[in-house]
Amino acid sequence: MRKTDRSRAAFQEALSYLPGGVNSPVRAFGAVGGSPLFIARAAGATIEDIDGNRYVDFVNSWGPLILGHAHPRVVEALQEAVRKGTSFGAPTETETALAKRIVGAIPSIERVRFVNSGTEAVMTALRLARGYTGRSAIVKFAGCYHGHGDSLLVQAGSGALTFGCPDSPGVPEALARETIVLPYNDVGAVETVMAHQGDRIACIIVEPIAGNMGVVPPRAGFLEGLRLITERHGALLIFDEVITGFRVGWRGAQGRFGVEPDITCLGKVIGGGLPVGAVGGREEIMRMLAPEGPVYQAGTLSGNPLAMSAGLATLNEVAREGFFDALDAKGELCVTMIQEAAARAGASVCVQGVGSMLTVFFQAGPVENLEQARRSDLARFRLFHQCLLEEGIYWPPSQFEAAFVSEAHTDRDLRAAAEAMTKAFERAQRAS
Ligand code: KE4
Repeated sequence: MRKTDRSRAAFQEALSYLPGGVNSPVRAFGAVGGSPLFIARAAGATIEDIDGNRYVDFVNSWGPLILGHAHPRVVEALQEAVRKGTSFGAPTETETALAKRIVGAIPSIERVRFVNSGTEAVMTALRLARGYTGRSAIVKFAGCYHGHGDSLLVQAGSGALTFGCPDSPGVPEALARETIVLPYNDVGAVETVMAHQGDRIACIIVEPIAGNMGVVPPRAGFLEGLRLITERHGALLIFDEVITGFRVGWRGAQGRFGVEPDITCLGKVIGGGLPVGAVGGREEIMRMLAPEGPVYQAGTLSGNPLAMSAGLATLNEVAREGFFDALDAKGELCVTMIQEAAARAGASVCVQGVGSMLTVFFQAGPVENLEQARRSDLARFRLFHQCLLEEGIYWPPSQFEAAFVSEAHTDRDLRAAAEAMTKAFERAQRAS
C-alpha cells in the first residue's frame, strides 16, 4: 500500500479554502473514492506526488501534454519568454506566429482568436453563430461536454423536439430552453428536429470524437450528416476540437474524417500545458468579432506570451514528420495491451480509442452514445482505478473521461501499465 499521508493532509487543508478542495470537480476523486493525490512534479510520462510516489501518467492534464510533462523545448520556450515579461495587454508577434501555425494546419480556419480556456472558446463560438445567423437556438449532444458555459449546462428536454432544461442550478430556464439536446451518433434525431425547428437553430455543436462520456467515435455518416443538414437549414456547424485538435492528427478530427465545420474550438494541446483556448473559422464569420465586427469578445490574458510560447513550442514538435504515425501506433498498442490484460483476467470490458485517446468501459459495449456509456459498471471501474494507483498507474478518475498516451510514454511504460491492468481487472472481477 503506497503511503499518501501528505496528500491526505494537504487535501484536508485545501478543503478549508477551496470548494471541494479542488479547482475543478473531477480532480476530487469523487467517482473513485479516496483522497486525491497532490502532485509535486512531473517529467515525461511520470508524475510524482508529494509523498514521493511515482506513477505512469495517463491523464496528462486531461489532454494538453501530448509531448509529456516538462518537455525540454517547451521549458526552454517558457524560460526565454518569461525573462521578457509575462503579459503586456498589447499585441505580440508570438500570437501571430501561433495563429499562422493553426491557420496553416487546418483549412477550415482562416482567422483565429485566442482566449484562455476551452469554455471561453465555446462561449465565443456560440455567440458568433448566434450573431452571424441572427438565430438563438442551438443543438448539442448528450454526453458531449463543451465547458461550463450556461448554454451548454443543459440536459435533454422531455422529448427530442422539446428544448432543454438546466443541468445545474444558476442556469436560467429561459436560456436552457434555447438548447436542444439529442443522442450522439443519431442523425435521424437531428433530421427530425431540424425539419421542425431548423429556421430557429443557429448552430449544431459537437465533439467530432466524443471524449467526455468516455471515448466514443462518430458512426460512419454522422459527421457528414451534420454537415449536410446544417447547410440545408442555414445553421452553422461547430466542431469542439478542444481535445481532438492537434491530438488525433495535424488537422484534428476534421482532417481525420474529412468533414469541415464552419467554426472550430481548440484548446489543451495548442497551449502546451498553459491556459489557452481558440476559436477559428472562415474569414466572413470571424470578421464578425470585435473590434472588426459587432460580436463582442475580449480577454485580459488572451494570447499571452507564455501560453503562446508553450503552444508554439508544442506545435513545432507535433509538426515533425511521422509524429502522429508514431503516436497513433503507441495508442493502438496501448489498446491492444489492455484488451489482452482484460482477456487474461476474464474481464468483460470494451476498450474504445482513436489515436492516442482511449477509454476502458466496464461493460461488453460497444458504446455509441451516453445512454450506452451509462450502462458501465462504476463499482468495478472504481476498484480498477484504486488498484492501478497502488500499482503506480495514474488513470483518469472517472469512467466517463479519456485517457491519453503521450510521445513520452515508452513501450516499457505501456508494458508496466498492462501488467498493472491485469491485476486491476482481476481485483475488479473479484468484486463482481
Ligand atoms: P476548459 O474550459 O476546461 O479549458 O475546456 C472545456 C472543454 C471544452 N470542450 C471539450 C471537448 C472539453 O473536453 C473541455 C474540458 N475537458 C475536461 C475533461 N474532459 C477538462 C477537465 C476538467 O474539467 O477539469
